[in-house]
Amino acid sequence: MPATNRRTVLQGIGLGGAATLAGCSTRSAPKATQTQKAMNKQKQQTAKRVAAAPTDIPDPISRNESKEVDVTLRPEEVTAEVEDGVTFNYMTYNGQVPGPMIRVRKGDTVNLTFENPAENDMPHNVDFHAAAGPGGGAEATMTAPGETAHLKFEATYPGAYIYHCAVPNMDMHISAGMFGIILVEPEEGLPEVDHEFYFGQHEIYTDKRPGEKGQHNFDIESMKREEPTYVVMNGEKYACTPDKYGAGKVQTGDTARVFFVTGGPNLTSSFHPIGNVWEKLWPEGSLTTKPQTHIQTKQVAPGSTTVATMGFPVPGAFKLVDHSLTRVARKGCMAIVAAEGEENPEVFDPEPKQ
Ligand SMILES: [Cu+2]
Repeated sequence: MPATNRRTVLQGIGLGGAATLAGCSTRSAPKATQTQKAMNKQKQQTAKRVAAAPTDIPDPISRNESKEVDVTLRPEEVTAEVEDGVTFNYMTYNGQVPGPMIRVRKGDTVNLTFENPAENDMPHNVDFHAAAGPGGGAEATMTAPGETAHLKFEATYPGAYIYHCAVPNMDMHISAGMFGIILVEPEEGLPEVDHEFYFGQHEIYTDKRPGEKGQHNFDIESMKREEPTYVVMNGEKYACTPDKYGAGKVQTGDTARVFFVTGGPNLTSSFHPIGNVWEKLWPEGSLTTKPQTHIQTKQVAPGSTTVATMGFPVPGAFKLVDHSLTRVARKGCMAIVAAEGEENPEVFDPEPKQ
C-alpha cells in the first residue's frame, strides 16, 4: 500500500499521521486505556525466551566502501516469562529484547522493511536516532497489523544509536520491549577486541509485585508514577547470568566491547561493571569523541547508549549492573561476563599467605 493510502487508513482507525511523532498532537491517537486493554489481551503467541543473546551481533565491518544494507524489523507481540512462573505480554522487534543489533558503516544506506504481522493487535513503527529525517522514520514506518512499510535512509553520522517504537503511546510500547541499537561504524572501523556483547536495560510496569506468580498485566498507573515492578537487562530478570541463559564467556587477558542501550522509558541507568572499570568508554555512544578512560559508573539516559571496553586480568564473574542497586537486588537488573583462566595473584589475591 502506498504511504499516503496507508496513512489515510491509519487515520481512519485513529492511529495515524502527526500523532505518531514524539511529543506531537494526540488528536487521533488511541487512548492509553485502549492500548492498555490491547496489551493485556490473552495472546496467542508465546515465546520461550525474549532475551536477546548478548553475543548475537553482526561481525565488525571490514569493507572500505559504502553499500546498501537490507534490514527487516517485525514488531512481534508475544507472551513470555519475566522470571520463572511470571509471564508478561511483551512487544518486541523480531521476538527479542533488545531488538536485533543493526550494524552499518557511515555512508551506508539502510533499506528497511517493516512488517507488522497480521496476528498483532496494535500499530507499531520505528524511530531511528541514526536517521536524519522526520521522526527518525516513525511516520514512514507506521503500520497497522498486516501492513508492511519501507524506509530508506543514509547513515550520515557514526555512533551507537537507539531505535525504538514511537507510536502515540510510545512509553507503553518501549516498556513492553520495543527498543534496540543501530551501530553506525566510523569509516575507519572500531578498535579490534576479542569479544563483543550487546545489552539493553528497560523497565516493566505491572499490576503485581516482583516475583508474584502468574500473568502480570501492564499497569499504566505504576508507569505514571515511574515505579516499575522489574528493571531488567535483555528483557528478563537476570537473563544473561549462569542461573538463566548463561553468562558471557571470556578468557583472562581478553578484551571485550560492550554495546549498552537504555530503552527506559523513564529511568537512567548508572552502568557499572562490578570488580572492574570501563577501560575506554564512549559517552552517549559518540564514536567521533575521544573515549574516556577508567570509568567506574556511567549514566546512560533513556534514549541513549554507551560503548565501552573492559579487560579481564583475573578470572571470575564480572557483574554488569545499574548501580541504583535496588534495581539489581530486587528488580532483576544484572548481566554477567565470566572470565576463565589462571589466577593472577600479583594483581588480585583472594587468599594471600599470611
Ligand atoms: Cu510499538
